[in-house]
Amino acid sequence: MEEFKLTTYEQLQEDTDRLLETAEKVGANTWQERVKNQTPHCKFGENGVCCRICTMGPCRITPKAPRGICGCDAHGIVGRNFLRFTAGGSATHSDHGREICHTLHIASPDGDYKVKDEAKLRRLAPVFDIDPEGKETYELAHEVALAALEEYGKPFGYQKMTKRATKERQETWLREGILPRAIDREVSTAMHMTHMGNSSLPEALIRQALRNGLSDGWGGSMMGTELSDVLFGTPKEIETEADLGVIKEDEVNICVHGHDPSLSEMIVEYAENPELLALAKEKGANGINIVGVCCTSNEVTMRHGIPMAGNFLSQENVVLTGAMEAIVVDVQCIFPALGPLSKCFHTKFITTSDICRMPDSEFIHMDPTKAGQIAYDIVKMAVENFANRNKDLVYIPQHKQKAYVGYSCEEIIHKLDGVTNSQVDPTGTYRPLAQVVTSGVIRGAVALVGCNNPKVRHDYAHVELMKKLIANDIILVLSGCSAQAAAKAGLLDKRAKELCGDGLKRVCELVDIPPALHMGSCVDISRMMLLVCDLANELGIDTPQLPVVGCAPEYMSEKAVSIGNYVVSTGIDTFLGVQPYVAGSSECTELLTNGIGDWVGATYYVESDIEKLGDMMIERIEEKRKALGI
Ligand code: BF8
Ligand code: SF4
Repeated sequence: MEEFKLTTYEQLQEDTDRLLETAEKVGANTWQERVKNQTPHCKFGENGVCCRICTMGPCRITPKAPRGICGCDAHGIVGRNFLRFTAGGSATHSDHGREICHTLHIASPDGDYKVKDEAKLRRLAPVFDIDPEGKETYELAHEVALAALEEYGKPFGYQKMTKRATKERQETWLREGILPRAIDREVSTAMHMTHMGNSSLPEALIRQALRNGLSDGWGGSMMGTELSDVLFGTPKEIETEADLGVIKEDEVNICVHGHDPSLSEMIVEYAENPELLALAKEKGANGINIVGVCCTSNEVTMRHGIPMAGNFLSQENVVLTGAMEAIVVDVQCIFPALGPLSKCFHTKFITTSDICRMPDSEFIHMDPTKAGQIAYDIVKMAVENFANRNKDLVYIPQHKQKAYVGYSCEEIIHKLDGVTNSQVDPTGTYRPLAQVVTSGVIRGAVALVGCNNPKVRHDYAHVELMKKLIANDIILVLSGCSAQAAAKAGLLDKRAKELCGDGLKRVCELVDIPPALHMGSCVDISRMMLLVCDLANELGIDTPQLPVVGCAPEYMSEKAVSIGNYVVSTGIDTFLGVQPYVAGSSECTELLTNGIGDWVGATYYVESDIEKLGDMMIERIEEKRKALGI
């Protein structure tokens, strides 16, 4: 067996540098260049003190001009901007979830979309107050899908999924006035509150930001995750690979990118279509190779072991290899730069959603009722494009790492059940996990999530924190681009246990897992919320007492802020490595880093020094252990 070694930043940098040479050769514009053009960033924007929500402005707060024309001060402006930022993220995740509900609603035994996990469907039905007893699978699926869709606009009541949280959480949310109502309503309320002449009170704005986040995490995102499992199967442990080396020189390469798995599921299926494989052969290719970027990648890697070519800041690199026949995108986190960049190569940049239209792309509308045919057409287009590849421009960096992925809550429980010790509960619970945490074999857990951001060296913060935490016997649960950073580095290889402290290493050996568990895409952070609540229930405590924290060291998106708000509201302290746009208001900063602790039992911590950020998390975990007397 090959010796196990992490891929270093230097190696990743060399790969990128080599690809940037290609960019220069073809006259392509890259994010590295655009970052230079945009730096330094606008200070008003960075501090959150620019307001442009009415045409009396834009107003910018300075010592000389402490109020906007309407009289709003920095605290009101920052609070409003923070809430709008959250609403953007919450709407985005939740709309993705809504699409999944619609897809389930058209599922049929002889259609493109089927129910792959019927047992999960039956388990979920009661959450929507539906009795599954005696119902035919698709009748039940459609009933659940409709009930889920109603969560978006129902006139009364709260999000049904919140009943899955600990009793204390539900009481906390009700007491604090942040128990989320209809999903769309929370976004609308956020927009209404932040219209000119409405709320300028930080406390009210931040409370709504938490509620809007909760409608995402315990509403739209959670339904996106759970119903995706029903449709496409609940992830199980599966082996795959990550980094640009998964792109194959002798095959037709198709990259799926974005977030909604509906189309990519079909593309993965049609890449094995005998007719298309024969066509590929005819065109001189040895096969059809699907790779992924961002969360669409996470979705298909978790369920099919499709390799991950990279994460958010790798998306241009994928095209720069010159070996990509098509990059097929659905929604979110897609650089508009991919249009002009693809034009420098033979690559077809295919947009597929009305939500994500871009110049210089070929638009193929994804109609879920014709998904199979659309996927067939797209794969065929890519195959036919193979002959147009300019061999002189092809350079595929060879680095890649083995990775184990697919750790849904169900799979984690299943793996724990496999531990042959007498304490195993045959019905499947987190008891063995609770036991290793209380005994101190594992000190705690960190949920490392979120994006890349050029303000941080690509993947550096993710990977450095991971190495430090596992060496300190802290197990990691990962999602989004953080999980892909880990995969590329080699931290999802089971042999990464060698980098752990003795306790965690023993657990990894016993349970046969890597020390960092890939739990999926960003909507799948809802899986982590269920995990922490079930773990807290197992221990007879509430979530804020758990030795568990969350961390997004390189985040950039509105979605990440919405996530932060529901993670904190779920009682998990959240550590950020990039400054949110709130520094211009001492009141908002105070609330987010301290005040909300009185409401929900957890707060934000912000620190851009990665070494310190890691120390702070370890310290917090040890404080929680001490408070529990473990
Ligand atoms: O939803 S981690 S860059 S890909 S926003 Fe985007 Fe951020 Fe990546 Fe997934 Ni999540
Ligand atoms: Fe300026 Fe007030 Fe209008 Fe904002 S709402 S742009 S602070 S006048």
